[in-house]
Amino acid sequence: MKSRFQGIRVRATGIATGALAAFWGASALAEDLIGQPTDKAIDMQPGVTPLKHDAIFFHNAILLPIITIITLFVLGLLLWCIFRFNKRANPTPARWSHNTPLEIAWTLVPVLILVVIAVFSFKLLFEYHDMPKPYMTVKATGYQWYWGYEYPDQKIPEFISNILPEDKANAAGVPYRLAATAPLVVPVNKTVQVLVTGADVIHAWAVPAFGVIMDAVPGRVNSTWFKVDRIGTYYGSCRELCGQDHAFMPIEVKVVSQPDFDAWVASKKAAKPAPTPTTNAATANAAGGSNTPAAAAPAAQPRPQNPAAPAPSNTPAPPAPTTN
Ligand SMILES: [Cu+2]
Repeated sequence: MKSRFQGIRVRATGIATGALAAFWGASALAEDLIGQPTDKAIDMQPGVTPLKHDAIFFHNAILLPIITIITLFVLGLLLWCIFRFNKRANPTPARWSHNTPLEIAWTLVPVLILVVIAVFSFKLLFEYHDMPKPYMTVKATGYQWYWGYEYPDQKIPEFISNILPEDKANAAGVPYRLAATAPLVVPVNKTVQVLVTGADVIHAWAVPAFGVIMDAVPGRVNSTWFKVDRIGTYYGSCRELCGQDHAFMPIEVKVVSQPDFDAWVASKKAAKPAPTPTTNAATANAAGGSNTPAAAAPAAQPRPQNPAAPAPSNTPAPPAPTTN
């Protein structure tokens, strides 16, 4: 019986969540920010890739109605039992047990529901897997605690994308902890393959507006892809607990027009190749060639909560200051 009650509790939570989602979703939809979280919003970030559009459809049009109907149905059954069959209303309980048609029904119906979910789920899964022929490939490497981006097709060596310090983020009017010193720049409406790996521990490269999340595992190259349908700046973050500055290694992707992308590539190639990134100074060199305001700012100063160098493993970490 215990598991039955646990199931009921989970479903009741589902009702509350569904109602809240419907309420907030309707009210927050109009003002949702694109590419970053919206304060007080509860639904998923608006999508800008086919994968995310379909993931939102799967969630909102398939899963949410099924969850809501099941939740209301179970709640109705529960209330019916509580009021119709309590000791006062039903002093002499029936003695029979087992009802074969009912048992077949409550076995088959959930199976059919799961089959329906599986059909749409696999469709989405295959879509993630079946990448169209990519226009270009970028390599994203997770470090403790920043990202490195490399463009093998454009022959752009790896540059470091660190967190933009709070004062600079505020000055530039960009969200702190989401903005980076040197964003990943990609062209709009082009399939971009992302090869994701980790240099030290497991990280994860995730951009919610793209519907993309991929583990960055040392010694292994994972692959994902996206095709963004509108120009803009999109933010993400590391999604695998990777150490003390896990929350300070944001992902910033600038999606630009093809001419802007070509110009950016040219400017990147004209810039002096960055030396092996071992200090914060490397960040400055790597970021120097970018034409974005964020990266055009001077070097990120050494920040105690996000040393840009892979620290020796047994170096005592400085305490992270409270930032909120
Ligand atoms: Cu990480």
